[in-house]
Amino acid sequence: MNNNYDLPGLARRFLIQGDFLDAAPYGSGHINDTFCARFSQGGTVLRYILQRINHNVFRNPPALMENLQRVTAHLQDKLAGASDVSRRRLTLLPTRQGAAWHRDEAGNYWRCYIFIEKARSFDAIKSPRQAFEAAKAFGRFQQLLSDLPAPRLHDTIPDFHHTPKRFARLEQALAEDAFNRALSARPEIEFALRHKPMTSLLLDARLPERVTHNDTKINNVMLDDETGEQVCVIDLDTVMPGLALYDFGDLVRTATSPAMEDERDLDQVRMQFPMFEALARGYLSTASHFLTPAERRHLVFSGKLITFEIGIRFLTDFLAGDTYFKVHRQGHNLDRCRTQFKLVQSIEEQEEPMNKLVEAI
Ligand code: ADP
Ligand code: GN1
Ligand code: MG
Repeated sequence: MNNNYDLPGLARRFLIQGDFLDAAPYGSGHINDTFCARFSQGGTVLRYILQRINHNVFRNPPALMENLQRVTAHLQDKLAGASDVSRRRLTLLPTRQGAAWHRDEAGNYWRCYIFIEKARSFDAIKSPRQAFEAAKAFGRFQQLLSDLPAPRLHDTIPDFHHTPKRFARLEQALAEDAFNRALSARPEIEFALRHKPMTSLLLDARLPERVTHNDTKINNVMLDDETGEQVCVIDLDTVMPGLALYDFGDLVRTATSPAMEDERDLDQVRMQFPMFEALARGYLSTASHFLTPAERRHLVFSGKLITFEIGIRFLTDFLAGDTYFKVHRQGHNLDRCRTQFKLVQSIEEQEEPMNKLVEAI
């Protein structure tokens, strides 16, 4: 991450009372540059999230911020009166001029959120309870946004979960092999090519379009430090029209394996049935009344597909020279691809009992 930003100056652009103390990189997201800024307000230290939007990934930040303002305002309305409401949805802090974001001299877009205290997000799942809570949070998130007034939200990244188009991009990167890396990824490329036929199955199922989160990895939900209950869904940049199953699928991808996404010991990577059961029960506890039978039937498949999809995105980025996801070591994207494909395999081995379980809930 470029740390040469004038963080004190940037933080002061936003409507924050008190004296700036410090700001430091925060979290482990792959896309934006996130900082935690601390201010002293009459002796009390308060924290804020200051974030640079990655405009190489999100090509139209004003449209993204318009989505974000509509979504956070709607959540605020829907949650009015709920207990502990200020921690239950993201709150944008405006700039001193009243805008939702600040554009710096270099053309970067910055925004600021109130820090959600006494809660945290996890990079890897630790217990079925956490899986249940995370899935419940995302089901509830979809439910709360099901009556978002028109117009349709902007597509902040067009075709974000269009798996066949993702596959076409992999084929292109493979044909170009601009960094001569294909040789070192032979087994992964073969795995990807073998699985091509499944890429269109979810789109072919003609499922209803909804407002969905689209990036429901486990570290995009915050759980309460004391009770372990779900508190807030975060990282709303990809909230846009999508399929409910993109969200459930990404939960299966990130919350059923005990290993980190970039684990090199593939023996650690596996689909743990009790975690899947907790996810299915948690998600259905908030989403079952709006899901159609066809959506329910594809729950397990969505886990396999989204895991495969993110796997081919990591592989594509590896072949194309690591320009999209932040990398911290050589071969990082290939390591990530390997964990995804291992997980796909593990899901395939357990698909039948997984489907039986969903039918029984
Ligand atoms: P990215 O798109 O790069 O993943 P996120 O919006 O997910 O960025 O933020 C990165 C991390 O910062 C999150 O995983 C979470 O730990 C932390 N974070 C983000 N927003 C907040 C918030 N409002 N309060 C507390 N922590 C937050
Ligand atoms: C990115 O922003 P973050 O780290 O929550 C990516 C997701 C991937 C994920 C893989 C906008 O999510 O699509 O599934 O990495 N976000 C974007 O870990 O591309
Ligand atoms: Mg994130």
